[in-house]
Parts: sequence; C-alpha cells; structure tokens
Amino acid sequence: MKNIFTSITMLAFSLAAFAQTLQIQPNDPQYQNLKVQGLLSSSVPSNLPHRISGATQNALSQRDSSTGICSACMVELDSTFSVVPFDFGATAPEYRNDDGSARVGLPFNFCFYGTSYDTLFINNNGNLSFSGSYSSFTSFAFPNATFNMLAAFWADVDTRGQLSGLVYYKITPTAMIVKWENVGYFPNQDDLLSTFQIIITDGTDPLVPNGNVSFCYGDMQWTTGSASSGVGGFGGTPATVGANQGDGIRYFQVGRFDTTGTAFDGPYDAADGVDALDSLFFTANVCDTINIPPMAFDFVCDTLDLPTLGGFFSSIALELELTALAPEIGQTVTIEAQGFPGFSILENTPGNTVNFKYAINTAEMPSGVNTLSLMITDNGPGGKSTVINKTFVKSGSTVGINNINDNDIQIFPNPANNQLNISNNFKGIVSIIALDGKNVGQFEVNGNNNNINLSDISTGVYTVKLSSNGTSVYKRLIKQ
Ligand SMILES: [Ca+2]
Ligand SMILES: [Ca+2]
Ligand SMILES: [Ca+2]
Repeated sequence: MKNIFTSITMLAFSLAAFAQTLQIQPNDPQYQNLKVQGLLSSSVPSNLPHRISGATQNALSQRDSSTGICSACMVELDSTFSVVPFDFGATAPEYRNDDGSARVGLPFNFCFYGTSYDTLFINNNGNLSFSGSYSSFTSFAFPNATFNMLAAFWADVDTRGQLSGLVYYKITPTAMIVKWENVGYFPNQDDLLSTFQIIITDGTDPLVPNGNVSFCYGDMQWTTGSASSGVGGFGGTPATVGANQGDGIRYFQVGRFDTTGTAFDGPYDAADGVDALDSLFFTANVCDTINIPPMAFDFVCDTLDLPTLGGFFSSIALELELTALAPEIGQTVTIEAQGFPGFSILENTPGNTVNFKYAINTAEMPSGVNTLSLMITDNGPGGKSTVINKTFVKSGSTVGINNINDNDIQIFPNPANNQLNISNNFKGIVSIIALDGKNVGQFEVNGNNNNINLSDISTGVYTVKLSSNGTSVYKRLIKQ
C-alpha cells in the first residue's frame, strides 16, 4: 500500500516537475489533464514570443455623450470589435479557450510604470501583460515580484462552455478596448458568467479622462475556477484586480474577490464580494512610477440627469456614494468637496479607503447644470491628487414651488450686460450662482426698483435664484 502511494506521489511529483521545468503550454495535449489534477504550477509563463503583429485598426466610433446612468465607461460591443485571436490551439472564428494569450501591436505607446509599450498580450484569464504572456490561472496579491500585468479580473476565465461569451478587442489610433463579454470559468463552466472591460490609451484619449487605464464592470457572477480550489465558482484563491509592475514595489490593488455579495472592506484585508464590482468603473494613471494618484469607485456617471430618475426631481433627496482608494498599502486619502446649493456631505472620514457619502436636495439645487468637484489627495510620495468633477443636471428652465408662480417672474434682458432687471412682482433675495455652485452675487430687491448691477460678475452662464418667504424659483442667465 505504501509503495503504491509512494509511486503515485512520485508520478505526481514528476508530472509537476515536468510542467514546471518544461513550462508546458496551454495547447499541449497534457495541459488540461495536468490542470484538472492540480498538477500545474499556476505561475507558469506561457512565453509567447514578443514581436509586433499587424493589428487591425478600426476607427473609433463616437461615444454617445447623452448616456444615462453609468454607461460612459462600458463601450457597447458592436461590429467594430473583433474576437481576440488567442494562440495555443484556439480556433477561429470564436477562439474559445482556457488559458490562452494573444500578442497585439498598438499604433500608440502605452505607458506602464515608466516604460512605453507598443506590443502587449491579451491573456484570457482577465488581464493584459507587457513583458510576456501569462497562462497563469491562479492569481496572486499585488505587489508581487513576478507578474508584469494589468488585471481587470485575474481569475480562471474559460470560454469553452457553450453558453460562455467570448473575449473581444478593438484598437483605435489612441486606445485599445478589451471586453470579456459574459465569460465562464474553469473547467468549461457556463452557469455563471461575468462581463468586464479594460481600456488602455496613449494618455490623451477622452475615453479615459483621468489617466491611461480604465476598468469597467458589467454583471460579475463568479470568482474562482476549480483549479484554484474554487467550488461552484467561488472560494479558493481570490481573483485579483489591480496593476503590478513585477518588481515587488510598483503596483496598485483594488481588491481580491472570492465570494458573492457586495461586501468590500477596501483593497487589502478581507477578500471581497464580487458583486461590489457590478456596474463599477474607475480610471488610473499607471504611467506614474512612484505613487499612483488616488482612484475612485463611482456609482453614477460623470453626468446625472435628474429627471431621468423619475418625475419627482423637484423634491428628491438623493443619497450618493463614492469610494476613494489610495490605492497603495498604508497611504491615507482625504477628500475635499466643492458643491452647490442643495449638496451636503454625509460621511467623509480619511483612511486607506474612504467611503464618501453625500446628499443632493434637488429642491434646493438650481436648475441647469450643477458641478460637484472632489479633490482626492493621498499622503504618499509627492502627495498625489485626483480631481473628479460630476455634473448634476436639473432639466427645465424653471421649477415652480408653492405660491410663487415662476412664469410670472421675469428676468431681462437675457443675455444681460451690466444690468439685470427683475419684474416688479418679485420682492426678495436674488442670488447669482456659477456653474461650480459658488454664489457670486447676492442682492435684495423690494419690488419697486428691481435692477441689479452685474458689472462685478464675469461673462458666462449662471443660475439666478429668486427666493422669497422660504421658497425659490430659478432662472438661467447668460452674462455677456
Ligand atoms: Ca482559464
Ligand atoms: Ca478587501
Ligand atoms: Ca497613491
């Protein structure tokens, strides 16, 4: 009995040694057998030769700027995308595979921790890499001294299941978009499917306004394949989200995920719930070599058009949330906010992760465009900051409240030069509010001589707030 056990152990040992020493590739006939038996090292590089291939370049279709909630980041799959042509025996046109990679050339330079790359690897297991391809299916925490990788969701993606979607990409003169669209997990599992996307740019493409990378998530349904000790798509070794230079020093981590649900205690500490990523997006500048500026998880788009939330926009108290990350271990983040009438902070405690909670009372919010500006600063080397501007639009030029009939109150001329007249049926306080929410002028009128002097106010678009007896009406004003 002992002899049999010993010989099985020795066989397993020799297979594992074989896998490691020969760096067995995913297209090897023995690869799947070894992986199912748990005999593959998860850190085997797949070693695609590093050369530039002639990638198809498609013109970037215009992004729809009139989007509603959180579609600004997720680029819809359309005919301008191609299926990623994975190597290692995957076959056209679908290139379904387990741990494959594809070498792709870029028409622009992508800056990753100070090095510019015009070739990279799309690895099926949820990541892009630069110094070589990776078939590694079990992820590691960042920082890590080996992997040179940008990981939207480094986990054991497997698109061989019939119901699994595929991995697509699109290259423009200044950006590459890679989409893992409804993909399954190892081995061949397609009962749970996840959708996520990476965009990398030359640093100037407006697709990524605050950096050169964005990660964007649709519905995330699983975390772990069975070769990483997952059961039913969860548990085992957590999936990793972040970036890692591979020197053990330069990195960021957003989180590690091994379970269902939305629990998220920040990038480190406990493993997190994968549903926390649902519909999330964030951007990063990974060109910075010393200290990555803070990053933000946001649950609403850059622009939120309040009437799309329903017909009650004049009386909604919206409670919103943004999560800011250092994102390196040990750094502390603080947030300074500049809002507008109706904006208030509910929670803002400095930390490695900050849950910034705020409210918008839409009855007090001026009509038109209101801007919330958040300056997020870390205490790492150089004290890096990220500024997030969000606009909240209250549609309609006026909002009638209580006994003030705003249609009867006029402001003229509009556009105005140095003098603005307000119809004599109004008696009360006139506030001039800039697009950033700042009150730039306040006047009291008595209903007799309702002229106000705008000569101290610069040219631009303003909201005029007319308040009387605790109620207000709003008008849009152009100062020229
Ligand atoms: Ca895989
Ligand atoms: Ca965590
Ligand atoms: Ca930082």
